[in-house]
Amino acid sequence: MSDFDPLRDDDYDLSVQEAEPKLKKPPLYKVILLNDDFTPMDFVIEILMQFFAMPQEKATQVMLQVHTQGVGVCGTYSKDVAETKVYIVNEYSRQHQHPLLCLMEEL
Ligand code: TYC
Repeated sequence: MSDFDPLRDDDYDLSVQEAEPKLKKPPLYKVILLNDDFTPMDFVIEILMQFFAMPQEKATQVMLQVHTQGVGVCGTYSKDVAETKVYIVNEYSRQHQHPLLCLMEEL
């Protein structure tokens, strides 16, 4: 009788390749402020302290960075948190009739 048994898998003819890991880290977003000629400096400092939890000194530095360089980073967040910060800041500025603009940018 022959040794061949189709129900016995000896694995000799199989090569097994590991799957690539499918999970990527979710992207992060910078929330940024743009400079303009009308929004008062104190209002920008207030925003940075209130919505980005900066101490007054840090908020003043970031405001001056935006004022002199045209743009500055308020913080880095997940997509949902960045979207919420942008919405809250723009809405708060609009309610106070200031043209301050807050945006987000993928890192
Ligand atoms: N440039 C404004 C002024 O001179 C101050 C300012 C700073 C405005 C930062 C916007 O994101 C800003 N009053």
